[in-house]
Amino acid sequence: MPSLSRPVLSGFARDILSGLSKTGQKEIHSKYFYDDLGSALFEAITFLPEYGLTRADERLLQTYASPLASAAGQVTSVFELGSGSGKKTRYILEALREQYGALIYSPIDVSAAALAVCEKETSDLADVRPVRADWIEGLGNLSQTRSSGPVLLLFLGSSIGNLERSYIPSFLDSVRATLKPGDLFLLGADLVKDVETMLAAYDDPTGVTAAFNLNILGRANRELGADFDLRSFTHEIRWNTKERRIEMHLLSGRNQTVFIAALDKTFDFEAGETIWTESSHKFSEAELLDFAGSAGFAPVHVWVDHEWRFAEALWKVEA
Ligand code: AVI
Repeated sequence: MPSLSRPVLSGFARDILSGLSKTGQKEIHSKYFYDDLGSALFEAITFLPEYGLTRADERLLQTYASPLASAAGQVTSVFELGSGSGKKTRYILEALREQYGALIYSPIDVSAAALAVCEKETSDLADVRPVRADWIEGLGNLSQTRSSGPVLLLFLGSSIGNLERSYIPSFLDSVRATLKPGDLFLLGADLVKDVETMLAAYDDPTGVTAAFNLNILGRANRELGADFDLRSFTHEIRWNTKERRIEMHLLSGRNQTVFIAALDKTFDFEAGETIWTESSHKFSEAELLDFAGSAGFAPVHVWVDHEWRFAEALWKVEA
């Protein structure tokens, strides 16, 4: 008997369907930036002179790795949500190994290519056990695979800023619920700075960030059989003062209709209409302390980079 059931849609297809069917602002979730090409483009962003965020994160970890390891105390394993290439994690692994001996390191990332680079980059410092998963699956993996002894969970690079601000407390509650008393959480978060600097960081003149943004449509073409004409969308950046976030959009340059084969459906875009692809929230030190408190963490220490205001906050689950 012929099957009457519809083909099962991938998560990407389902999310594109709901995001582009919205009556108001169309959206595509920023987690879909990170296929292998998108991860490579993000890596290129971290070298841009205008994007000081990753260098500040790395500078803090390099400068304070040793006091950070001392403040953390003995940990036997390190998990990292969204590890990327793992380049800056080396500083922490090195300091922990020096102070406490052998370590297990589980980088968690959706990109197989990023995990492969990460494993190569860190395998001289730890027993590396890569996990290909998104953050939520990764947290589940942590509770199942952790060995005995305290864990240090890393969430660096201000990836927290890409979550909806209203969702951050419940995300931190799940992080807290995954960890055990004595475990530690190191959170890297970009702080609010002058608007001109923040806008430039997401609108570089070389066009790398524009390529990163447009790749989400390229990915829909490759994976979902869509026919987005990438040349008829442009990269647009906004600072939202009320929400304290940079918003990235893709602006349709003309009235156009896009067909997505995986959905067997067309979507109309008017000239001047945008697809909202990312929010990058910026924080204050006080807000980070509030986050720690409401999720039930005890703040241990915060290190702030003064060249590019960025914070590395170490929190502990109290015994
Ligand atoms: C990964 N994340 C913290 C970056 C950010 O700054 O929000 C992603 C990014 N988007 C554009 N440039 C970088």
